[in-house]
Amino acid sequence: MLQNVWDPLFLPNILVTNSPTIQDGHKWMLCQQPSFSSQSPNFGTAHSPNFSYSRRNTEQTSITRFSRSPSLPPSRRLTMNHALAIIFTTLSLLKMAVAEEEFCSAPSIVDSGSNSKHLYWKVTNPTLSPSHLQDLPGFTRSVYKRDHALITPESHVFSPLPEWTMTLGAYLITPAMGSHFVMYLAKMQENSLSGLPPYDAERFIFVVQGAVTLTNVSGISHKLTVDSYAYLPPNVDHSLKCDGSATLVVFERRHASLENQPTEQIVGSTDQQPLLETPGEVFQLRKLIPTSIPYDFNIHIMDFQPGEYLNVKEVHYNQHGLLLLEGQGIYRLGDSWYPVQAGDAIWMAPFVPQWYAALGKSRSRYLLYKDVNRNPL
Ligand code: UGY
Ligand code: MN
Repeated sequence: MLQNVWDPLFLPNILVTNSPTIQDGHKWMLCQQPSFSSQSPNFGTAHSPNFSYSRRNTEQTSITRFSRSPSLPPSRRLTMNHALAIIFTTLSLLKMAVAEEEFCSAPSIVDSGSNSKHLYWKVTNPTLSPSHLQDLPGFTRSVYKRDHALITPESHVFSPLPEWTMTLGAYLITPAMGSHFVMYLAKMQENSLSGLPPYDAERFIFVVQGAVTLTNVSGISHKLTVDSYAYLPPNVDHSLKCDGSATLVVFERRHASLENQPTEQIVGSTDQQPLLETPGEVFQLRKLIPTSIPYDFNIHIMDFQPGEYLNVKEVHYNQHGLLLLEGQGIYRLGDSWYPVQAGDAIWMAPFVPQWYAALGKSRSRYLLYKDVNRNPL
């Protein structure tokens, strides 16, 4: 275990130390400067200017070194040393007790005050600044290419959503990229209200954080909490009201309507949807919208256990908009391979080769827009 060198208790030692290995018979190890995220410690090279030294706290602390006072008689010095040793050791133990396992970390700046970790909490509390990248100004994992894009949380730009009140939106996928749909995050604040989608556009909303009340034209209301969703057919009056705060992921597209085959409002929650067959694949699949012909897109919820991956190296005519709700892994898009984590959004153009492998220690879950049921011609 390592003691963080930024502990003021150790500063007197640190100030006189510039050798990377052994000082005064104590072992010293490199430890990165305190991070603003809560990542695991990282150890760097001896000559990196951003690294300083930590000591092994398994050894007896060398308090005598900086409690030395030449003007005191040896007996007094010993007593004072003992007193200091007790205080010092107690404080060090207290510090260790609260410091969890990670000694090279500092509190996360992205812990937005939520005490309880709700389902999908990682989406709204992403790791914006992994500790090993914090000293790289301008670094982002976001990528924008002709046939795919990865939009990671540190790149999100929120601005007031047109037609909505008290709501900030970040458009993550729009037709400017080549898509026929929009995908955006809507952050609703206290007493916020949604606007309506453009004429002829259908809308799908999924609650990632908080709660909203959906009211339709006939005055029927539904409370939607995390993991709940709603599909609103085109040109159907409705409102989403939020009394506290909520984060939604929203998809909208112009409905490719079929004569006499209207779509209907749907309200549900993911955990109520049955698991579907996935021949040849291992992931678990739920679909949030009926698969019947009137609906021109669907939203899939796909779950992978760590180590599971897509067997099909997919290349298909459909487009995708993806939000990683939980977990982490590697997404292959075209010839590029991206480490991804909860909170990341991906745009996949038609025919972009795509493949996912779940890594880490917990389930990966993603939400996926897919256009269906229409002849591409
Ligand atoms: O249904 C799909 O196309 C889905 N398996 N694609 C994906 O996960 N990238
Ligand atoms: Mn696909």
